[in-house]
Amino acid sequence: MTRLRPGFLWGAATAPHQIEGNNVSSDWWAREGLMPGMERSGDAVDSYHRYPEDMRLLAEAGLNSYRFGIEWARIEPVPGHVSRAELAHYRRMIDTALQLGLTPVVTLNHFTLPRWFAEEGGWLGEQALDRFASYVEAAATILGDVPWVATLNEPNMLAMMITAMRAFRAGQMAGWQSPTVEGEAAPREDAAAEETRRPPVLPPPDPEIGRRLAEAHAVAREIVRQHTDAGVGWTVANGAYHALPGGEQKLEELRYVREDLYLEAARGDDFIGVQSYSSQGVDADGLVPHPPHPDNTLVGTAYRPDALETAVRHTWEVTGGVPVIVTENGIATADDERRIAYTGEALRGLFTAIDDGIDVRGYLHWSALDNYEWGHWEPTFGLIAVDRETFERKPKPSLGWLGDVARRGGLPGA
Ligand code: IFM
Repeated sequence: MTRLRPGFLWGAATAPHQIEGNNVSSDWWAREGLMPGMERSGDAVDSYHRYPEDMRLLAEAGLNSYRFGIEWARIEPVPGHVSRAELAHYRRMIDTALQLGLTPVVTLNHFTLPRWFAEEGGWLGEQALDRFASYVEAAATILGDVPWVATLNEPNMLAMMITAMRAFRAGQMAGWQSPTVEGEAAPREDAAAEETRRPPVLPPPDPEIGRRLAEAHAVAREIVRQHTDAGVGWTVANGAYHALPGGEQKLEELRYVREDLYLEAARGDDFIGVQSYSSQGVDADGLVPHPPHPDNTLVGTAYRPDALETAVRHTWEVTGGVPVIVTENGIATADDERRIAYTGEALRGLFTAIDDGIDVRGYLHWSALDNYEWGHWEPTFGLIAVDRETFERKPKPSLGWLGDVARRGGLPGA
């Protein structure tokens, strides 16, 4: 059996906007009413009030960690006004996790922004770094004993969302297409090849945005290090891209803009969060969309549990050996047996990477709960189902299964 480090994190992950509900001061809340094709988050799954139950279910199943975020739009609903009550709310969440034996992994920003910050120009605004720094200063006051803090979630997907939003405003996109949902419209970068394939819906992330996010990360990292003992890092979406015949050169270019720029910015961090779901081939023209297939997940991606091992190895190589936490891995499916099969396969690959000497500190499954998938409710990633009328929680067999893996420190039969 693979030898895991003492204190290996076994847990599940969430993000505030996707589960809390009524995040009314955020840019996303405003956007949800405006963009065609986008469902509203609404009450989400009311985890803002029900987080003790959510955490208890994870702990009782056998998990020892919970990754959740704190919401800037609630903490600073207008510029310069820090809500002590909201900070106290998130501090209670940290305390609840600690009391239940769940090591908290806290994300400072998971895509959503205060509406005022977005109106000032968002991440590219003139005051963006100062504004973010002052939010992080306020947040750091409650993070003293949190062992792991992630500054920004998936800056590479965030850059893609910002780029997509610009395209929408410029009239180049008719409606919302989440970068986390491939659906009918996989991105395509090469204009000539578009004739024969599907149309381009999402432009690749603009590196200018990526560089600004890297600056924001560096600023936040210093503040968190000054005020806490937390290990600090950021979490990067990993596409486990691979070259198809003739695609070797294109793979290097495409992977730099989508991924490696962000991994390089993690050199010097205390950990790097790996977030992996599927993989995709690259030919000389760019990303090759998946054909529709009965095995595809509910977000249109291919069923590729092997992506996690590829993602971890690539991340380790590009960061130059920054310790890894798998901060997200999972599958959008309505079939929980399939979730178990996927996760077992992904963990087998992860253990092989650990056996080869890669320093992995934990595995956090996405997601604890079925939740709001950035404009869509249909894709279900959760270990726990939620009735959206009554908010009743129903743990799925996969939660018990992952809890057993955590207790055992390995897969059944390994
Ligand atoms: O739901 C998202 C999450 O917010 C960021 N990573 C990918 C998940 C699934 O698409």
